[in-house]
Amino acid sequence: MAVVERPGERIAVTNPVSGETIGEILVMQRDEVFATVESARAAQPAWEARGAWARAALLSAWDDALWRDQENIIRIIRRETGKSRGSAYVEVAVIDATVQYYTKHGPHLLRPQSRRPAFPIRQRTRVYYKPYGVAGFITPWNYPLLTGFIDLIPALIAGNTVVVKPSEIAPFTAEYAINLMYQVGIPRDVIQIVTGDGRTGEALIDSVDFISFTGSTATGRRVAARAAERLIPYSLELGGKDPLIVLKDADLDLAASGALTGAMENAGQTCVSTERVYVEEAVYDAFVSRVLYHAQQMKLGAHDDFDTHVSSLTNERELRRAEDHVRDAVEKGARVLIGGKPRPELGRLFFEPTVLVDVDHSMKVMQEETFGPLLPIMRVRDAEEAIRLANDNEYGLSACIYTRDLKRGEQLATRIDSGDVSLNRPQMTFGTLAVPMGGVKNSGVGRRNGPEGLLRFVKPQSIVVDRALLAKPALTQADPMTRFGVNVMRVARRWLPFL
Ligand code: TXE
Repeated sequence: MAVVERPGERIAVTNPVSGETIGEILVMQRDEVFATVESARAAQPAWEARGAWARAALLSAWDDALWRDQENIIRIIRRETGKSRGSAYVEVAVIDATVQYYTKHGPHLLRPQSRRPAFPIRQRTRVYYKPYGVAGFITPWNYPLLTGFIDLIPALIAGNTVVVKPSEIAPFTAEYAINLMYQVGIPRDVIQIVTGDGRTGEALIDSVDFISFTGSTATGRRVAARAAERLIPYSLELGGKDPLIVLKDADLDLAASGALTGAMENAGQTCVSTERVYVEEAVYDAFVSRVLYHAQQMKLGAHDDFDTHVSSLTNERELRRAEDHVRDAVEKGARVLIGGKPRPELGRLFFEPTVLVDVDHSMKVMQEETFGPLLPIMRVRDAEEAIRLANDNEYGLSACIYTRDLKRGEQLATRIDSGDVSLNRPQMTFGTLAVPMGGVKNSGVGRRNGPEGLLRFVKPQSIVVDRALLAKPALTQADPMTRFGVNVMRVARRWLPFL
């Protein structure tokens, strides 16, 4: 990194598997962050003036470069997170889908929209979508490419310039991907990186015009309070404790393998990780035995192939929390069906894919975000109890239901208090770019993806044009002509709903 040549406080970045230091970042000070944001602000009008199609074309070129370069990017992601090849590939695939969606639909969504005027014929109204200016992004370490870029792509298409503060734990992926942006012709001041920790993040909130944050709920609260001081808009994608419900008519093999995939993707360090499973009594034993069968097939290690299902955790904190949640559950009566221990001989932060049964809601593993490779399974009387327990949590990010009765499944889904629900496959809103994704309750504010994910980065401006037809000078809003018009429209709108 160029910045490490400069004097100042540094943070070392570690390869979680080997434990070796792979580089260091500078903790950028407040004045440097402010100067970076100022240069982004100066570059914004020219970026906006290019038009949405030209911006989309540049992002498409970046996406092609990223796709061609995926071996390198996967290597960089894995080096700083320790994740499996499969999980790193998911990051590239989702970013590709994001760019494809927004480069195709973004320019259409940004076109000025005609809306219903107060007085038809005489007036015309349009809503223009204008970028905020400089959008800041504070991003986490679990998916340094995916969560690092999924939000900033629509921000750029909308005409904002961007400053990103990647997590100090995994900062090099963002740096590499941004360099690829420069190589395809995106101007340097249009997207910039600031390195550092929470202090750098705070300076970014204090200087940008919009802040997007992905990370823990505790930090998200602090980000929101700081943004509120400046009255700048924000969006927050925070933690989750996603439930998965298995109904008695489900395909149990599909449900068992799906629950494991949902829980073990990126060793459980996923915001939409399957963190608790509720199974109808009638199929509980059969489901648990299918889970055991599939869990025995899971491969753990740091191998460079797509057949390794679970790799290293990224931080020691995640390892300690997984241990603590297993210990707490066992003390309160749970049984470890498989796994349950760290595997130091594979690497310092490996933890076995773990399935817990006989769990209940008194246990941390059913209440708090684990962010590790744990799958607790709980027996429930029926679908009603499953829905009640699914909603009995402070989080509401994503959820999943397994059933063959798709109509009933969809009806039950609407009763879960979460930003999204998928049927018969977990985590499906990631990669389904047309639908909004985000949390309710302590899981966040705002939505990424879909039209909502783009329009959060613009400030709508309404323009009302009065053609002044038959208008006479008046010194009050309630002049005779207006009163006549109000009466006419009152009756007309009752009988002509299109007006
Ligand atoms: O997150 P933080 P951490 C959960 C997961 C994990 C826990 C903590 O449970 O164990 O959060 O992870 C920056 N003002 N998730 O410590 O602290 C920080 O530098 C402004 C869920 O990594 O939230 C980093 O860039 N910024 C999650 C980013 O915020 C601040 C993904 C995230 O850090 C700041 C990751 C401050 N005061 C963890 N303090 C998900 N939703 O997927 C820190 N930062």
